[in-house]
Amino acid sequence: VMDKTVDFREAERFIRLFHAENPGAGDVQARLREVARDAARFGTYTHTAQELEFGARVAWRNSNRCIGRLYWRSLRIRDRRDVSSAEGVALECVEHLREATGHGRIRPTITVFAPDHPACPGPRILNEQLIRYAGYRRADGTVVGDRRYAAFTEQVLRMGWRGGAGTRFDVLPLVIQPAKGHPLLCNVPGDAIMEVPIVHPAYRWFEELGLRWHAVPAISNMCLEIGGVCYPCAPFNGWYMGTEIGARNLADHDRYDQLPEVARRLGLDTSSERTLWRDHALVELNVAVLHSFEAAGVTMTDHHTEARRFLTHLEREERAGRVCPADWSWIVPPLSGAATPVFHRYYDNRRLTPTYSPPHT
Ligand code: HEM
Ligand code: NRG
Repeated sequence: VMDKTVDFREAERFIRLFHAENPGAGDVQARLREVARDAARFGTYTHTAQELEFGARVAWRNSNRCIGRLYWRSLRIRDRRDVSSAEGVALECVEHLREATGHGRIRPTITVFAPDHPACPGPRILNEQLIRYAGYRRADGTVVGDRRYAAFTEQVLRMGWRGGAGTRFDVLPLVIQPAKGHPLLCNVPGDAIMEVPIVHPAYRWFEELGLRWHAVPAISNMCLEIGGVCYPCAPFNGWYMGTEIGARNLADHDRYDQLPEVARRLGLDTSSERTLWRDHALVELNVAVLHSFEAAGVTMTDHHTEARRFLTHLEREERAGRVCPADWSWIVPPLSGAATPVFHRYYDNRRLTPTYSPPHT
């Protein structure tokens, strides 16, 4: 049987970190005694609002794979620890999207729902992100939409989802597993989902490709771990870096696989890899993504700017006497890697807590 009680050493480490970085926070010894007493009595303890806020921000600071950490202090926290019903989670996720989207002025935001408790797990969101596109598998094995979500789409159809309009960009329903009982399926209302049609500043035909993407990336299946306490339901968002969409989501062979079509429209010679038609198509697709978000007034960053900011962040962290842990293979952008400054060095890839951890399924 897995031990579900909090590890007091983890709790103590976090409480000491909180007080070290927040000198005005009061008497650390008194707080440690309180946490020790609750941990012994109940197998867990409750973070103060300030501890939760600090923990969520430091978990972002400790995200080895994230290039966007310069603004970790600006994360907005929606404290919804009193919500654990599936309906309540669904409602708050929709409200999260509205607030975070800000009509295009995206605000980095996290909503924190009820934590795991020794006697009762917290709720969970089964979707990888709050907004994701369905992938409908056809009889011949091809997929309409996002191939990455073909299996998840089949799962929600089996659970009773009626399906969307059948386009390549149907938004999947949220699937929320409450502490007890059956999972809830819930469609996200259209007015909570901002999307950007992809057009090119020079090629008029580009819009005929019919490509679009959602404005807000909101990861919903990672567990926020603070001082030994797990918050399994804590969806968070920032804004996109253009390459996530232009060099991966729309370009990967096992996603939207658009490079052959873009190359064809550009009239490129695809008879040999050595014409670098893929590379040429990738650049035009990424130009289109950055241009489209800008034109739509939606916050987005480019990989050159973000790489420089990340090194600024790293310097700042070191000046503050901290290590900035990072994973080279995730930090280096998937386009023009060596043309960005983050390529030309190595990083300390140690794991620090608080942290966002992937689901253990
Ligand atoms: C990963 C950028 C905000 C936590 C990433 C990645 C990028 C990125 C480019 C790599 C994604 C991939 O290759 O699939 C940004 C930008 C932000 C931002 C531009 C703008 C503000 C945030 C926030 C959090 C966060 C607010 C948490 C509070 C993470 C985590 C990962 C990640 C945990 C790893 C995800 C995984 O393992 O799949 N970020 N990020 N980021 N980011 Fe950020
Ligand atoms: N690549 C994924 C999103 C991963 C996280 N990226 C961010 N996170 N920008 C995609 O949807 O393309 N964030 O919190 O802003």
